Amino acid sequence: MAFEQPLDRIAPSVSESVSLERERQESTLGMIASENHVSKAVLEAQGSVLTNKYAEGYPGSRYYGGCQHVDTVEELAIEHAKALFEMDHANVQPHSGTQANMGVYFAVLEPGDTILSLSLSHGGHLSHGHNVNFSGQLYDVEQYEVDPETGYIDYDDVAEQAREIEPDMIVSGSSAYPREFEYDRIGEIADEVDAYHLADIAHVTGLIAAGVHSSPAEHADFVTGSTHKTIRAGRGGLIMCDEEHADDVDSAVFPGAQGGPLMHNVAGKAVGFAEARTDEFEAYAERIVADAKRLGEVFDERGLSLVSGGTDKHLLLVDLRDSHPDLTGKEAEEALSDVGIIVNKNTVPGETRSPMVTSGIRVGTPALATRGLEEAEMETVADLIVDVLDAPDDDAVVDRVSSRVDDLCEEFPIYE
Ligand code: DSN
Repeated sequence: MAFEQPLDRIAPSVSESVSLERERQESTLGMIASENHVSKAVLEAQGSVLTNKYAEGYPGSRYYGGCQHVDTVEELAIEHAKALFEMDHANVQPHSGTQANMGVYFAVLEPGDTILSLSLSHGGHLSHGHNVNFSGQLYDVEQYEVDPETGYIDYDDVAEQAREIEPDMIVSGSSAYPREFEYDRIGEIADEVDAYHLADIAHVTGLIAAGVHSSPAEHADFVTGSTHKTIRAGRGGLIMCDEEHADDVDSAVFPGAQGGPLMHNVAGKAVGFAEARTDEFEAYAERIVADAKRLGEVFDERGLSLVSGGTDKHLLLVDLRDSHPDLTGKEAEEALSDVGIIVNKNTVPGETRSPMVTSGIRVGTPALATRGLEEAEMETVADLIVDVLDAPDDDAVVDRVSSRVDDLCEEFPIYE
């Protein structure tokens, strides 16, 4: 009976692609700042029979029978999230970070309300009001930028802008800003202009969970995040807030923006959040940042220009315009991919090229830190990256770097 046959019998192409993707992950150095490798336990939870279950509603109050076991799982995920981030209420049902932001906007904003957020080309995110995203289409969006000289956010400028604009919500958080956000400053500004403060911690969820970065909990009305970047809880999103907004957030997520929760992913969150409460995870989060800082130091020594001069977190934004004016971000991404180092092209502040070409690359350490690479190895990786950027068409360089990448991948396996 087909129902009982394994994947490779029923769908050989899918099975082969899964195997090839696993092999690709093992045999390359994944340095996309928003990607990571989850534990075998998270993989098992996500690949479980929980995918079969409808559970519209919330634990103890569902629209379907038979929810007793998924209730247990969701309650666990919620309790771990509340403990990790020290907030009163957690909703673990958003399918992604963007869905989490949608839940918050729907909870307290009306169409046409004003959001003030970091510009995408200065490190922000599509769901913070970009015009190709629902957030930019439903709301009136004003954006702050980084200081062109320093690459840092100037919070006095943000305050001045907020006084002029009088936004209904200010969003802190980013996808390519290499510095720690000053959530207390944004919280003060939001208080002054009577705006909500949404802290989108998607990229730094794991760093905050581990106490490596300070928490926005005291300074924000809402905290949103994704669950698969610096925290290793599988793909998904989450929202946290005080009790005051709990019902509005829950109603905005379901039935407002989503249907049935993906209970297999909620199970992944329950497992990944539990893992994040361990000393081992704290050491891991510290390694992510130490690795990124060392990578940045060697990049700097080798002449690369880094937005803001370095990093406080898990990513570096390399602006190629000074060091490699003839190399686009797209070409750099492709050249590095050819030697097994996977990064993404990224716009940089003051960008003149299209987002599909760009003048920069974003380089992250969460996945390499998961494999166990430490600062010493990051020195090697940094040198390999710059060697390729300096001579992308030199076959001898490409062969040497590819071979060294192979060695590192073998020395630091993911799942074996
Ligand atoms: N697309 C993600 C990133 O790469 O940063 C954010 O959603």
